[in-house]
Formats: sequence, structure tokens, C-alpha cells
Amino acid sequence: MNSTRSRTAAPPKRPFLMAAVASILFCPPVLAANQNDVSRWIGGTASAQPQGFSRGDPLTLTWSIVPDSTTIFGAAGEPTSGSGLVALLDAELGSGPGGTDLTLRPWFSRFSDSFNRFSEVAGLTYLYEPNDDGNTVGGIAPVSPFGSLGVRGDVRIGGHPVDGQSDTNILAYNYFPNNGDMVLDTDNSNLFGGSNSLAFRNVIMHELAHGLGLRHVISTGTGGGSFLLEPNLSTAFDGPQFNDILLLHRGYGDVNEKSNAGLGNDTSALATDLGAIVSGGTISIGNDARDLVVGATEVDFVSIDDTTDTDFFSFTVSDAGTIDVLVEALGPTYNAGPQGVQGNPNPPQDSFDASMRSDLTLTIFDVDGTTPLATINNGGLGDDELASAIALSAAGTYFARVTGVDNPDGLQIDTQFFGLTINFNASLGASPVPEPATAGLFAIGLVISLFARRRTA
Ligand SMILES: [Ca+2]
Ligand SMILES: [Ca+2]
Ligand SMILES: [Ca+2]
Ligand SMILES: [Ca+2]
Repeated sequence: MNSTRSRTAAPPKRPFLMAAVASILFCPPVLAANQNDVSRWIGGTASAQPQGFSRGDPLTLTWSIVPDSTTIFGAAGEPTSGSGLVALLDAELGSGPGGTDLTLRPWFSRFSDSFNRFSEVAGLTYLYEPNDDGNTVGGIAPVSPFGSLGVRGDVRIGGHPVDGQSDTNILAYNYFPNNGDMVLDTDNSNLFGGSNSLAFRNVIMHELAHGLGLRHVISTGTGGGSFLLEPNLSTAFDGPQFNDILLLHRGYGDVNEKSNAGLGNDTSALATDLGAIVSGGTISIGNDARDLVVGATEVDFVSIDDTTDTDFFSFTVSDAGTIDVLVEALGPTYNAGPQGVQGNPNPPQDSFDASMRSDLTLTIFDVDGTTPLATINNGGLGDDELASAIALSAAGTYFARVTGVDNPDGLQIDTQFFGLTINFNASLGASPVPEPATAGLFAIGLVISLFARRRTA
């Protein structure tokens, strides 16, 4: 139904990055179709990045809306002209109290909700920059400068006429890192001015993903999914879907990689705290990565973004006892491939098994965070790892560490979602529960349910 609506991403505008990005932009045909890897931000941000700019490192970006009349270069073949985005949205959706504080506009939340959604599911932090000095958006030369705190955002949003509302209908386009600027087609007033915030937000979030270095993915036919990064607008879902979040983690890690003021969770001292587990109790995370469809409120995704990632988790018990810890390699199988380059047909899609991207290892550490109590790597790619009946000698805070080794196949997306489930049973006599027989039966039931969640692949 929306087949005439296409969205394209324009080439980067910074000449000194052209060479670095050209191999990705103009990649030669490949025999084994594969999704394009994420070409993430490697510098130029207004905010400092505590872990740097390597794959899987978290990223903080600022965003601003350019003032109307800001020059926007015509990167999709349209005339260069001044931005009219604020005027369009004010006319269509209302201007509230007006003025220069755009956060008071009734349409502001369509942008902020979109940025915040990305911050919920990956190692990304988006901050609104209220200032924008109106420097030119886009173009090869002159280029607009990088983001700067108090001056302009890293991701700058404007809009001007591109190609009307029909025929070759571009809704918006976006620059890849290290630029990220977004241009909406103000000709599409029926979309950006319409009451359907979902369509609006899905366009914004699709473009945001381009601004993070994600390219279009084609996923059709048997086993095909419905992803935000497919070239045509869909309102069948709200925001990033399984494959989209996988790629966000590939570039910027999971949400825990931005914890501890951006230092992540790669050591026991920085472990992600899962809290207390009572005797007979269970704690589990990562469970939203079990299927393709992602609801708008799902946020429970953790991953090993590649071989260099380590994920530490801590948990606290109030007695001596035993734990069972299960790590599951999660993810469905679906078709995915790249879009054809510059009008060429789409290459054939591969069947992509998202549970086979990294061979996971589980290690349990004592309260010092350094003495291993158990290291489990019995299975290979796609297999779960179970640390069973590990004795904890006293009350305290213990640690579980998940690491992985990339799948050595030719596919580049070696990011593995996982689930981590910990079940604790206090030693008989150590627990204040007055009837240990009852507690024991309860514990058996929990162990059975734990096993029932294991994959059979
Ligand atoms: Ca258009
Ligand atoms: Ca991680
Ligand atoms: Ca980590
Ligand atoms: Ca393994």
C-alpha cells in the first residue's frame, strides 16, 4: 500500500570521511548476501564519550531542530532552500504558546518520544539541545560543523520541499555518521502534519537509525520480518523491531553499556545489579529478545555485542545455599539481506539465525568478584550454558559473567542476545523458613521451570 513511499539516506557530507565510508556506500556485489554492518559514529560528538568510539561502545548524542530559514542543501536532487519545518508543524498541529522554546510545542513529543525510545533499547543517550545556530544543513562543501554544546546538536533536524507527495516519494532522508542530520520532506504535509503520530514517529525513528550508521535491510518472503529499517514506511509496528535493535547493539551495545556514567558493566566493580534473590526465588533478564515482534514498551534486551564485550551481573543472597544459573542464546531465524546498491535489484536474502552469532560462556564469581566458582562452556553456537547447583558459602553479593566468541562465518553481525536466569535455594537449616520440606518442594518446581525454558536447538 505504501510501496511508492521510499526513504533514502544521503551520502555523508564531510569530505575527510568520504574515503572511510565509500567502501560501505558503494560496496561491490557479494555472492553470499549479508546485512550491511553498522558504520557507527567514530568521533565528532558534542559530548565526551567515556569509552571512546569503538564498536559496542555507548554513545551520547545531542539533537536540535534548526530554526526556519536555515539553508538545507538539496542532497536528494531537490533545490537547496530554507527550512520550513517549524512553520509546517505549527500550522498543522498547533504552536501552543509559541515562542522559541520548542519543547512547549504540541508536536515536540513526536520527536522526543522517538529519541527516547532509542535510548530505552540500546547503549544510546539522546539529549535535546535547545540551541541551534542555523548553520547550513548538509552538502559536500561548505559543510556544517559538528555538534557543540549550547550551540547546535549533533543530530540537526530540518525540513524543506523534496519531491512532493506522490511518484518517487521520499518522505525524509538522513546523513550517516559522523553527521546524522535529518531532512524531512515538508511536501508531505499530510504525513508530518497528520494526526497519526505513529507514522510520523516511525519515519523519525527510521531516519534516526540511518544517523547511527544503519542501512536499509530487506526481509521478505517465508521467514521475513517487518523491520523499521526496511525501505518503505510501515505502521504495522511501533519503533525498532528485533533486527533493528540487534544492529543498534552491534554498534552501541545494550543499555547496560551506558551504565556507571558511561563506563559500562565489563568488570565486577561495574556489574549490573540484579538485586536480592530470596530462597526459592528467581531473577531473569533479557527476555524480550525471544521473538521478532517488539512492542512499544519492551525494553528487556541484553547482548554480547562482540568478542570484546564482557557483561557482569551481581546478585545478593541472604543465606548460604546453591544457585542454578542459565544463560540462553536468544533470537529467532528470519530472512534478511541488503538493499540493491543505487537502483540495482536487491541481492538474495540469507536465512539469519540470530541465536547463532556468538558462542557464549558463563562464569560465576565469589563475593570478591575475582575468584571463579564455576566456568561453564559446554555448548557451542546457539547452545545454552547451565551452571547447576553452585554452592554459595555465605550470604553476600556474587557475580555472573557472560562472554562470547564471534561466529567465524562470513556474516559480520556477531552480536548475541541472551537471557540470564538465576535461581537460588538457601541451605536447609540456614533459612529462617520454618518448614524446610515445603521450601524444598518449591525449589524443585522452580528448577523444572528453569529447564523448560532451555532451547532445544
Ligand atoms: Ca515526498
Ligand atoms: Ca553487553
Ligand atoms: Ca558489557
Ligand atoms: Ca558456549
